[in-house]
Amino acid sequence: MYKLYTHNDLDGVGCGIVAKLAFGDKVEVRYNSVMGLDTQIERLFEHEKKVSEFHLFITDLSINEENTKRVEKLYQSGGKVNFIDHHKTALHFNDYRWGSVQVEYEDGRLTSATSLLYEHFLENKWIQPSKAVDQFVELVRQYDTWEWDQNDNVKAKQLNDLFFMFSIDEFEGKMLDRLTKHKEGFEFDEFEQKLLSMEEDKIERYVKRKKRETFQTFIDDYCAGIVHAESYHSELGNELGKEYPHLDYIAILNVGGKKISFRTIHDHVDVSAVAGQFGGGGHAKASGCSMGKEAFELYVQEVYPLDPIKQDAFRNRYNLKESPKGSLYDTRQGEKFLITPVKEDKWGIEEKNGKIDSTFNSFQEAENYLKRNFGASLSRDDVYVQYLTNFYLKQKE
Ligand SMILES: [Mn+2]
Repeated sequence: MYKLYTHNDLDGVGCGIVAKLAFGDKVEVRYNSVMGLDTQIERLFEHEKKVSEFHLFITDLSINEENTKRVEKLYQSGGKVNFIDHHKTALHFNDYRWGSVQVEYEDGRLTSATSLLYEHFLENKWIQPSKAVDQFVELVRQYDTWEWDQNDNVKAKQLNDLFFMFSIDEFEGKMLDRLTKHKEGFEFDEFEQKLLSMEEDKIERYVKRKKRETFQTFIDDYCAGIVHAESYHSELGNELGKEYPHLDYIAILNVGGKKISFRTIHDHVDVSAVAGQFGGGGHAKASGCSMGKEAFELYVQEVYPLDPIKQDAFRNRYNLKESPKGSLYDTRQGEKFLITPVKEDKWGIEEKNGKIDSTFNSFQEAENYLKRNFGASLSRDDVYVQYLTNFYLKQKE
């Protein structure tokens, strides 16, 4: 008999699916939240005699000190245990004979719990490899490591979308059925494809609306984008990050759940450190914390009176970015700025009272400066035409 304790996200459930493919009904799988695992493991050890009767696997989640001691004791007395994970924060489990934590492969690709468990089973010849399972495991790995985003592997993201549309039991059942029946390759069925395209449309509309509800403010040294949203955090983090590249990171607030998610698309920001200030954690590009009093004041209370970010005009024919004649920006208060090229690939900014003192190495840098410090956005064509008319009239005076 086998027992697997694993995470309740796609990577964790991927482990469950791989285990059931390998051991069929000889394995009992428990899906746990980050917070829930230790209680479950503790409960398991309450019946300590039975623990030595099966092979215990723990994947994709860490256990606390007490449970580590329990597992070590079990291992020392001849029990079979494997702890398999890919999180940096779990590397100390490699000090134990039963721990195996690997963050990346030799070629630099990041690992996932599902890919590590699958490879462990393959080495032990506990699972029959197939092209379909290879592909499924790779999709899970690409999603979990966010590699799909760089590779534009939409299928990996769709697998995760599907995961959230079904209950874990349903998803697991569907995948097991498919992977045992169709070994030649992993595909979505027609019904799933329809669901996915409907979901895509829905997310697109949701993100579009949230772009208009994003606020910005400086918190410590970072210019943060702030938005209230209960769902689609990954999509929002990504899309808002790309829409507003002048923001260092995006904070997604769920006041009801008293939680904040942090996302960034930039390499110069580590959002796990941002979350860490409020007792949370995570990865450099995605992290989270609970919303305590201090975080509530900073991210909700102080931002509430502000207007949302003024979006760039998007139907312009004349006032375009990186125009050699200059690109006009304005603020909600009517302040105007013109970004113009100055010599040797440098860009400068003109304002009413003359030039802003610094020059910029790229148009984007100049725009970032305006957006971060003044909340300016690309003016509409009619504002631009009026600006040029005034300029022309002034010259004639
Ligand atoms: Mn994982």
